Amino acid sequence: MINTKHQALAISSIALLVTGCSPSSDTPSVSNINDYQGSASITQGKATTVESNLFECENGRSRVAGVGEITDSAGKVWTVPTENNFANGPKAFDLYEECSNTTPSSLADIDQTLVPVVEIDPDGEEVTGYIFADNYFELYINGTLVAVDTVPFTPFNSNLVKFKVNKPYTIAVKVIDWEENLGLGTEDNRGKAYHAGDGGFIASFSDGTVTSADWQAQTFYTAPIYDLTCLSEEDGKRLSESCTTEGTDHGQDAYAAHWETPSNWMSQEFDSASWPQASVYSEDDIGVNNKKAYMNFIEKFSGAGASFIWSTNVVLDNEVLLRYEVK
Ligand SMILES: [Ca+2]
Ligand SMILES: [Ca+2]
Ligand SMILES: [Ca+2]
Repeated sequence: MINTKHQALAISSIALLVTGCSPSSDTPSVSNINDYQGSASITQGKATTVESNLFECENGRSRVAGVGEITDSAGKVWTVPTENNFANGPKAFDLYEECSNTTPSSLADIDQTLVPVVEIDPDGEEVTGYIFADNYFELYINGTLVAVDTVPFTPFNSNLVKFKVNKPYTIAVKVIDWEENLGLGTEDNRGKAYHAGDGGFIASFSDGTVTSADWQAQTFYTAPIYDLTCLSEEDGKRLSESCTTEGTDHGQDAYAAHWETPSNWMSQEFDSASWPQASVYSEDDIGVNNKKAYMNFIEKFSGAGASFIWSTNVVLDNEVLLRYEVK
């Protein structure tokens, strides 16, 4: 064993001398930025922090939810994980939120009459929504920002919303898989300094609407990318299925792919015909069986027929826009 290990180290050291790369398989191979031919704007490395932390947890622990900026080779500045309305948007009602000591064991413990009703149409039907996002959501109905998540990163939480609207109406949701290493799409987790976290979004509404593959999901920020040749595009899909999702201790030079968000993406009139259908993920994929914010209300999530959705890559796609028309 010892001899084999020494031999392996010797071979790795030769490889290091030849290629200039670190010997470990833990180290990403970084391709040249000129290799990339797709429609995204590419940045490399860590963003500059412009907001050190959007959220302080009063009770318990939370990951630092910062916001950064990074400039691409064309001089365009990108906000990471993305521009958001957490600071000033209307906060959703808490279903389960440890930082505010809102920890009911079931829906029966919640007084749902306290949930404020947002009027889209004064004569519309009142709809109640139950939402769990990994990690953050902003909900628009017919282009109006109805509610933003109350916790941007962690701990995992869930929310209630109410609105009055006439059918047909358009649900548009910005979802963010938040990141600790701004611009790099990673967090210190699972024993790795640059672990690629995952996303996930599930919701049901009292009018029978549930998240499903019938929703549309387009990605606008993908990271970390260590080899730009793994990115591809097909039928409107911004694909990264052949990109590694392995955590590393050396992710500081990772690339990120950014696409510009259309200014009216949340409006009822926006033409999302080119957007792909949402990809569906299981509860096991998202890893919710230890999360009370989800499990205590599971009858309003998978129990109501809703599925976890995201874009095609629930690990690497960190900003995703969702749309669905309720007929
Ligand atoms: Ca959240
Ligand atoms: Ca991620
Ligand atoms: Ca996450």
